[in-house]
Amino acid sequence: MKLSIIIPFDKYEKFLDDCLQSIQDQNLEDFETLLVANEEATLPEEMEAYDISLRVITASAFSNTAMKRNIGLSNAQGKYVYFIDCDDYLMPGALQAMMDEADKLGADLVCGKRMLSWFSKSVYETMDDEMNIEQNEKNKDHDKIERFEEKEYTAANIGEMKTDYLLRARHGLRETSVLHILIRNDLIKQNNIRFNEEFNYYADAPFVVQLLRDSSDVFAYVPESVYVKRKHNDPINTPALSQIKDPEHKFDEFIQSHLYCTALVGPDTYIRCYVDTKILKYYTGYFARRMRRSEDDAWRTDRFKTMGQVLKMVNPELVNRTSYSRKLVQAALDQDEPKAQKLIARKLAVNKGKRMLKNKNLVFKHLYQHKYRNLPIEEDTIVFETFRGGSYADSPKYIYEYLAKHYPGKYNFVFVLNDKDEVLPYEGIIVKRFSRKYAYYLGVAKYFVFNVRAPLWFRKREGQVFVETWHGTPLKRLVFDQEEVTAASPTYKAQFFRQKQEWDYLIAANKFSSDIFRSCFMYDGPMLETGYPRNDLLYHPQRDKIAEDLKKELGIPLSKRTILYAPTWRDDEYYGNGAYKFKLKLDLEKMRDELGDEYVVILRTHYYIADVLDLTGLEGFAFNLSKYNDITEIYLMSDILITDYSSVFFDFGGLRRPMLFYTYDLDKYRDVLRGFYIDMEEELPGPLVYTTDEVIECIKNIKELEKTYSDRYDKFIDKFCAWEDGNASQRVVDAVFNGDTSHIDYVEQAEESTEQVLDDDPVDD
Ligand code: C2G
Repeated sequence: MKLSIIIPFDKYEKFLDDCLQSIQDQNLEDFETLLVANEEATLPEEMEAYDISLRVITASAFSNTAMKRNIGLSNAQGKYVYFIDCDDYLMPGALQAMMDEADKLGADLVCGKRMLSWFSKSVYETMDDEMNIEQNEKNKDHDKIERFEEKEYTAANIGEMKTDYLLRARHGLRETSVLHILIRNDLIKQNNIRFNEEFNYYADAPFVVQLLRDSSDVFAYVPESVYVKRKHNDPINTPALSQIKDPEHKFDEFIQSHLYCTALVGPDTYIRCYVDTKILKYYTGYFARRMRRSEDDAWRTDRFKTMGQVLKMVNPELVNRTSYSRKLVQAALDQDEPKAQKLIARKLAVNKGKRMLKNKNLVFKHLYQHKYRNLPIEEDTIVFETFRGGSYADSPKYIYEYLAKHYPGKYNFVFVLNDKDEVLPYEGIIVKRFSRKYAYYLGVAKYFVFNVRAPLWFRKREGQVFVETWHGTPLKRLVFDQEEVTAASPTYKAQFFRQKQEWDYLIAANKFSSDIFRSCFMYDGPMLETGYPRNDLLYHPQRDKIAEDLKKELGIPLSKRTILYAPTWRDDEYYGNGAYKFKLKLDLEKMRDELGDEYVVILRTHYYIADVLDLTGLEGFAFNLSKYNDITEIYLMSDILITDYSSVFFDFGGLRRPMLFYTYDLDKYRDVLRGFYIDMEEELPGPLVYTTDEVIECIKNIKELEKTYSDRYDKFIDKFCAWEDGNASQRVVDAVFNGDTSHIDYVEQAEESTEQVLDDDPVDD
């Protein structure tokens, strides 16, 4: 038999399908797939359906990965063996390309390219190469093989090549991995190479060291063979081994694994040299930071002692890169902890200083952390922020105005706005996001009313009160309900988990939102079941007059009816974090020709969109209000709404005016990017349309359409707009500031809270 593929498995069956499917897609002959699963593991039901010569081997209940891989090795019949993890997958042709090369050269070891991805196979395949490469660049632990691609390997140093590729190119000891190496089985059998089963986290490095030690110098790297290592975007519910927080055991094991590696090879070997280099890097980098910052004293006492003993075994010639490293290593050898602390403190301060010179915001962040957070809390100060300071709008605006109007002089109001020319009604002051004042108020204000999350470095103080208004009824799946996080910041589940713990109140516009927020945010704090303050204006007794005045102000003709087009953003089309692309797919010229006598169009892109719409030639027909502050005011001016997957329609629905859903990319948005909480085809109070012609047709027949969708509209309003009556701001204020609990939903707290499993900092970076 040609090949044995070994997959250790214990949980996360949701990932397994991609893995097995990708093996099937290799179209191999003469191979076996050995899935070694713990006794109690739940395997997907239709396992036999894969055409992959699958053999499931049961391991005892508590077998770790090393044990399972060893079982795989003992059963492997193939000429080659190959390890793949059950949450990873291969690109087509990956294994054949490696085997061809191994056969051609008679190599013991062949490796290929490992890519890291946050995504499932189907999403990975829809993203272009550039995006996948960008994802890898962001992950500092990706293989650094490019560094060696230029290097000339001669007959004299050819043995180094495999060490360079399998050991040096892989960041730290943790990333030294057996994944994506094709191994000649005889090499394993003849040398009886096995994983050390005592290691739970760091079993790979010693195994790789043995492979390197015992293999011939013939080695190949096949860049076109691609293995995708999947990063888990939900370290809270489905942590990967590397994301588990277990500092005590991880440190001990890390050291044991290092010592085991060194014992496997002679002191003067090339391999030993790189094992030692890794421990030096670990000590001067990760370990040093822990010594300085960790609350756990063990880093400064026992672990520091251990480090000193380990470093004694390192060849001193390797320790000469910088004077900082030299002195720091010396301090460990001398067990001079105060000296080490001093060196590290100075180094960290210099690094921070350099970063601050480049980025002024870091100075303010520093002041926030070390000065402002220590000042007394200002009991009457409230900070409001909408869309990261992007606009004076949404629920924070309406709560602010209600408070300012009804409690004049009682509070100090601070509104975060990036546009300094903005003028606030009432007496609030404007502060720019990330300015010194912003840092100050985050440190000392008593209350916060935000419609998105606070900056990542915000840490709520005891006594501060955080009101999260959020910014829409959920249609698209959010955070923990979102299988794939394809947006620009895939780490956000982990960030979210920490941040939502700081919310004292969360506002829900309807019962539907209230229920979903509990699951999608894993939020079990007080829920304000009040309706949305931002929608109060829609129920204003003079709303028609307000709309008319606004139109006059903006030059929108009163003689014509108004169509609002307000689409959302696409998770996979971005320039960078918070800056997304948008290409207009409505043919506005055609709309003008067909509808221009009776209608004008207002265009409104989502606040994430960086692209500016070009409306040249459409003057008088199309009005771009993308930069206009408050979309609620735009709703008042609009007779018909066209949107897609944006939550705008839940709010607009309160006006009971007709809506169309221009969902030209529905399949991708629903099935690949997000998934929805409601069945759009069944529940929306208007038709889904896919072309400009259909949009025009619907608008021409809008009266008919209204009749057709009348019953659905009633149901829609019952479900999503029932709490709205123009008084939501008052209910929120009464709950947060006046102790009224009548609209608060509480969850009974479980006795033991689940401990956070997230490991913010990988052990050996
Ligand atoms: N919005 C806007 N203009 C648009 C789209 C949205 O002003 N063209 C505003 C609306 O207030 C809307 C809010 O931004 O309700 C949120 O926008 P969504 O398109 O729904 O997208 P997102 O920001 O991803 O929020 O629970 C709701 C979700 O969080 C969605």
